[in-house]
Amino acid sequence: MLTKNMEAALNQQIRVEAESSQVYLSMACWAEVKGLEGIAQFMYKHSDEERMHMLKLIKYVNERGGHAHITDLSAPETEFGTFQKMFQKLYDHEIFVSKSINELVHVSLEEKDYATHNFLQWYVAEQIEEEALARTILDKINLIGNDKGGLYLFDRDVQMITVES
Ligand code: OFO
Repeated sequence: MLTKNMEAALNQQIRVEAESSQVYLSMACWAEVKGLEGIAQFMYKHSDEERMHMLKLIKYVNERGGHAHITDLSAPETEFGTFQKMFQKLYDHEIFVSKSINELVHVSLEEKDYATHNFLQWYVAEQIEEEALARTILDKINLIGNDKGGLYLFDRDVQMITVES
């Protein structure tokens, strides 16, 4: 059985994951209308992964005697300037999510909820992968610089990159 504090903190994370999904969906749309098909596919997939992160939390909360709340969400940005800036935003967003997961782990220890602590380790590992992936992509983008041929290859290859989840 979840404590009220734990339930509230998990519900907050459900919202964070839902908003993450919307952020990447918005990035997918931006890339798609710019003709960056590979980047768009990458972002659509990433958006689906965030929805899966959200659903995993929802199921957990409901199974442990809590009630997962589906709330309204903040609207994501719709313009991202350049694809370089967009991937920087993705990286910054994942850092924000990692902090949020760390806070959640902290609450689970305060509440002495070791089942939830154990459950959250999946998210801790996932964030290590997501941050590493975002950094790898930023490194590739730096290598390309303003080279058009490089962008063409990046757009073609980035859709093959996924986080195992
Ligand atoms: Fe991108 O890992 Fe969930 O939010």
